Amino acid sequence: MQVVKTDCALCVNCCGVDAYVDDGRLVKVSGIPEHFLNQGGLCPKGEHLVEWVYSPDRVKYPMKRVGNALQRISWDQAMDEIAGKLKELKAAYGPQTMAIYTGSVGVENIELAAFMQRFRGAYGSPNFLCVESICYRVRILARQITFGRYPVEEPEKANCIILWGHNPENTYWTIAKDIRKRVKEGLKLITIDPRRIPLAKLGIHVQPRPGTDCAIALAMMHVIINEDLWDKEFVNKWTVGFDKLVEHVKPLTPEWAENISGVPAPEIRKIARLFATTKGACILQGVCSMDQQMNSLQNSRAFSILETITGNIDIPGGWATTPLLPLTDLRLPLDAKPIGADEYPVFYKFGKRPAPYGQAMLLSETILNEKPYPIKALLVAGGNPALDFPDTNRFLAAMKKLDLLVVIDPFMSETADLAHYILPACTFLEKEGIGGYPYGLMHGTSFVMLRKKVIEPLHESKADWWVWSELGHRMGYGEHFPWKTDEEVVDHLFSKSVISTKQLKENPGGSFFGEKVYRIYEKSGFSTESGKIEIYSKGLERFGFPGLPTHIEPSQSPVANPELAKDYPEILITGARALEYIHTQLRNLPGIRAMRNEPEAEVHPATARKYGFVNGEVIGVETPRGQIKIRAKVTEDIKEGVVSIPHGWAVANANVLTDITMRDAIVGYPETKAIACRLVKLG
Ligand SMILES: Nc1nc2c(c(=O)[nH]1)N[C@H]1C(S)=C(S)[C@@H](COP(=O)(O)OP(=O)(O)OC[C@H]3O[C@@H](n4cnc5c(=O)[nH]c(N)nc54)[C@H](O)[C@@H]3O)O[C@H]1N2
Ligand SMILES: Nc1nc2c(c(=O)[nH]1)N[C@H]1C(S)=C(S)[C@@H](COP(=O)(O)OP(=O)(O)OC[C@H]3O[C@@H](n4cnc5c(=O)[nH]c(N)nc54)[C@H](O)[C@@H]3O)O[C@H]1N2
Ligand code: SF4
Ligand SMILES: [Mo]
Repeated sequence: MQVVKTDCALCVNCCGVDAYVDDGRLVKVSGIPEHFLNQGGLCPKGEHLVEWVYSPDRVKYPMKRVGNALQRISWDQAMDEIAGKLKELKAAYGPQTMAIYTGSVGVENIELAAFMQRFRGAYGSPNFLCVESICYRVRILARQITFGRYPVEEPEKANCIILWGHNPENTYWTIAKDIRKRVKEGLKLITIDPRRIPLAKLGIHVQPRPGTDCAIALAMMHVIINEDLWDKEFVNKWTVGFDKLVEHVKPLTPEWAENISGVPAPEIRKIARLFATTKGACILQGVCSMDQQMNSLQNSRAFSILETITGNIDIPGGWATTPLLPLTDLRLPLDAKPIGADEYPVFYKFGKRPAPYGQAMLLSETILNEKPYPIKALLVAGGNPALDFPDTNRFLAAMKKLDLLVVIDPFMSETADLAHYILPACTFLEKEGIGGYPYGLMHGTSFVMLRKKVIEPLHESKADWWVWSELGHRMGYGEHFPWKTDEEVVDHLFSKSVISTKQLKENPGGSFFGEKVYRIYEKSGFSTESGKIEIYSKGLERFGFPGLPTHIEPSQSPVANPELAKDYPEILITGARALEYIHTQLRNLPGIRAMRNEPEAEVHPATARKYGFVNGEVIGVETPRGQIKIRAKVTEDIKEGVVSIPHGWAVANANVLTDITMRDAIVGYPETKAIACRLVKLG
């Protein structure tokens, strides 16, 4: 039996995997014991890789929709017909009529996103869209605005951690495991979450009204400044705008924040003191929970300021800057602006370089209204927007207007169910690729690993890069796609990096890390306009937004919209993750279903009593956009009046309830975490 050392790309964690191959077939997987991240463990998703890759539900060959049926066609026919249609649409409407979209798989699968961008460049369309319109980018942007770069959390060295809308036990289990161990050794843990997650029981826990986190952060700043707990040396030397902050937060007392958030003022004082008096203090902010809010950018800015005034920037256990491990850029130069550039100019271009993508949350409206121009073709790889985009009904209406929808996926998805053409992608186990996070992520370091091929591609599936390259050739862009094998692609991507494929192959552990240097500002300052940390952002002010974070009410809150609250008095949060699933994926695996067979709505007993239902009953959850039916889990572990439902389930689709027109004014992120709802007792 052969053991291939590779990584798992089912989620962004990229755990190290020993893949056991017998006669060309993957028979078993286990965690690599010496891998820095997972140290021999795998989560239930990773443990089911064998069942996943050999699932009978794989898309086995290219298919074309003819009437209501799907017809098997050859790769040749599929490529020729899609290329023909794309040429026709380009001639009729211009190149911007094609949009391409990738979901979170495009973050984990570096070649995929690189080739999609190359293809759109060759075609001439600015409309590369990706999941970073709803996830993650906003924190990077907020930190770039504040620090001129992207310092990341370093929880493994922290002495105080705030889990701020983040439940790593279900999403980043390796971090959670480490937190559990270190709490026993004295790590101080604070959880700010309307749900009492298991980790909350290991420290201080407060339960805010959803969407009021910025008010709590501002009141913490008030306490820290008022009680003289701020890091004077660091703030005086390395920041601008502290004087303005002092004035700004003067009236923003813990009592003011209690009134907004429901968190008692003494608790806010306690948290602020603990955070400010423990060096190596790290806010581990929700990866999308703090983003999918009306105040998403300012939430992240507030966290940046808290880290700054307590002197926790670029020190061990705070937020530290990781060196990048740059890969070769495959993008072709392009001048045109994507959708969303005018509506959300800060999202599009705050500093010198524009974002590589448009604001995907405008896609449905753009297709439906044909403004500023018609989008007639959508090519999707590595995403399932039919279930993952907010406002499913608007998305479905938009899809009906397309002349061409192509989905490239190893599995049938709700988006593939709508497509004109479905192309079988092979999974990461069936090709050579790049794993890790060369640009640094949540684990305080940047690292890369060779994602080795474990088995030959199954059925007629092909590597994603090949699909875009082949389509490029058929369109007449062959000169831009010279690569012939996975290995050539990976070699090319590493050709400008600090490490080569050859070195990675020779390295017995298989991973390469960016060497971290603390206090690098002493050498290079901060790459902001002022060269210092911008507590007050003049840049944001120039765009017409407040230079300091402020509290903004969720658009459907009882405060912002009391009329609506009469009909929809509860607050819905969507998308809390379960460990067993990744977004919409893995629902087809019996082994995973045996662990968690259906979605549940978490509701407080007092809320359940109000509507007269009991634990285990199927109830209705309604918002102004629609209704879903879902089983109730009545639990004390959620704030009264808050309802939490997971996303990614077709049987109880959270996004039937969300409204994509409710967006943060600065970055266009959609509000999916604090929306008005009511419950219905059925039957
Ligand atoms: N209401 C609500 N909605 C949300 C969220 C929420 O919290 N609440 N969260 C949002 C967030 S943060 C995110 S990141 C998105 C996630 O949304 P998506 O990124 O759309 O996530 P998935 O459902 O995982 O879709 C991935 C698709 O890629 C396919 N795939 C897997 N591997 C490969 C591959 O190698 N190649 C190709 N071509 N395809 C592959 C899978 O089969 C699957 O169909 O959802 C968002 N939607
Ligand atoms: N198993 C698994 N892991 C995943 C994913 C997955 O689908 N499955 N998805 C991956 C992706 S793309 C992402 S973006 C991340 C998501 O990562 P996160 O956004 O960090 O999601 P969770 O870790 O579930 O924690 C979110 C917590 O925020 C709380 N919350 C909701 N609204 C509010 C609010 O207004 N205020 C406060 N303070 N808390 C609130 C919820 O109760 C929940 O406990 O996970 C990644 N990892
Ligand atoms: S956390 Fe699970 S799914 Fe994610 S990379 Fe690790 S083993 Fe794979
Ligand atoms: Mo995400």
